[in-house]
Amino acid sequence: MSAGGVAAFIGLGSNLGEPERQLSRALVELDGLAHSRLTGQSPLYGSRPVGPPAQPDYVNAVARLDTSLDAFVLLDALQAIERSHGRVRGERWGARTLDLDLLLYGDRQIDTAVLQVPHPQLHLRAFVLVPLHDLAPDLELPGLGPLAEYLPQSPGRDLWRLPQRTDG
Ligand code: A4P
Ligand code: MG
Repeated sequence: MSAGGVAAFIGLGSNLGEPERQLSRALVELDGLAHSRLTGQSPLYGSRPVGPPAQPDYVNAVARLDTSLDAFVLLDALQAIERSHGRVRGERWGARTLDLDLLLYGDRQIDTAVLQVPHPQLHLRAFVLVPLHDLAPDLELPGLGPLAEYLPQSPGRDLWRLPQRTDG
């Protein structure tokens, strides 16, 4: 990454349309964003849905992107990637082909109608906290404190590591 880049963390989630493929495509697309480079990706996790229960299990992961895009421009780019995966906005917290959440943008705190960073649910969700910790165990959450303090004691039943893909 060129000088002036910010470390942004992106949460990826999918529970429709071959979720693992949605995520691996999305990682390639994140790496392809202008003024940005993918510098880390967590293992893939399976997770039980948070929200309406009548939906398939999710696949979740977290990616680190070094970027010099402005946070709002990055959010637009994430939404464009979601749309290119056929994402149709429906029920809140309902099933989706691809969800990309801007979890963290350096040490910035942003609170506007269209963008809140850190993501407001970040510290409450095992499917975000655990893969984020895999990537950055010593992370400080702006306004919240050390990530490690929010890690669930026993994510077991609701979150599980998926076997690593070997077919690229
Ligand atoms: N928005 C504000 N801040 C952000 C941010 N930091 N990152 C706004 C991304 N978007 C942000 O999001 C609604 C609006 O949030 C956007 O237009 C943007 O301006 P959305 O993606 O259209 O709607 P949504 O995803 O249905 O709602 P929401 O509240 O973002 O849901 P979440 O938090 O994304 O949760 N269960 C499991 N196991 N795994 C999951 O991945 N995901 C969800 C969705 C629910 N349950 C899940 C999972
Ligand atoms: Mg979302």
